[in-house]
Amino acid sequence: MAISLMSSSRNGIVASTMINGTRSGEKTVLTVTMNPSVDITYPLDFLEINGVNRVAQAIKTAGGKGLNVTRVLNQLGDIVLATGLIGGSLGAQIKKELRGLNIETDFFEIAGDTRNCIAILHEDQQTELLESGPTVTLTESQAFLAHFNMLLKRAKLVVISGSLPKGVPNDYYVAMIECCQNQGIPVILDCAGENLKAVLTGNYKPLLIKPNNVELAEIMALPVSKDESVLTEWLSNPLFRNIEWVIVSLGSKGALVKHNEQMYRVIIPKIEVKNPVGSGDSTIAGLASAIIAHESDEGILKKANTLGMLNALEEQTGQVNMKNFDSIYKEINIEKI
Ligand code: TA6
Repeated sequence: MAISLMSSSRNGIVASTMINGTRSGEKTVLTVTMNPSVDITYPLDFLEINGVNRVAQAIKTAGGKGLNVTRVLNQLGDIVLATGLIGGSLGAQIKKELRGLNIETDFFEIAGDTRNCIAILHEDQQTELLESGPTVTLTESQAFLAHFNMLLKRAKLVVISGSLPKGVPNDYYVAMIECCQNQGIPVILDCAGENLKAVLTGNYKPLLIKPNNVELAEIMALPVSKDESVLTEWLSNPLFRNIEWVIVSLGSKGALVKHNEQMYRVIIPKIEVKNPVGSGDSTIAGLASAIIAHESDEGILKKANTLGMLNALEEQTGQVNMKNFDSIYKEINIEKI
């Protein structure tokens, strides 16, 4: 039995005793990763296309967006339970890593093999190779829904992140949100493409979505834009009507945010980026953490963007160094539009 004590701070870390990753009786943030992966990061000075590249130090971590969110929530001291579909030797590797971090998991085992996703960091750029992952059978996806419903009893907030694996219907997240709504549990959803479109046109809505400007343009079927007035106009589309929070990430340009009828501009400082992969997931962890702590809009947006930036300062995907939290936090400005 692992026991650890946490100290109190503004960063949302609360004093409590933790036993095997959970505090008895307390509700948890339930993270869902339907298509996890063992993420591999290859740092290279230079990527030789059509040549041989030798990697001095490969970094391998439990990944897929939801597991990055999970790791950062755990670093913040929030109670988190990770679920999703998992299989094969990479699935076992993920479970082992999370166990080592004292993170509670309750995955649903499938016959297919969990995938790898590769990020090559080279010449201030990142090139990602994302395997599509296993094909999931209808029986498996239906059984997972029952498993998920059972876990909801313990949840105060659900965070669903990333792509759906092959074989799972595009509107599967709508069914998951319906389950949450039936139990009065809010959902943060971070997905793109057809999976997001199905939710935007479906009957059950999440509390929060976080498309980037490219994903938003795809939804609108319009050319990509970072123009504030263009994005504001897009967010007034009825597609976003019953979603309380829409956070449009703009990379180094910060974010544009709609919270109900209020629009915000998030201005972030310039930083020396080491690895931006997983920054969106760390931002989601910050949103979840601040929302369950009932922080103000400004507090929610500052915490989320601070964590996204802290991730970019680290080489490892989905990892933050909380020592730098305060210095970044005070450099972030939230303006009402
Ligand atoms: O956000 C980065 C990342 O989370 C990587 O960890 C990688 O596993 C990938 O995204 C997965 O994204 P997907 O949308 O395919 O689930």
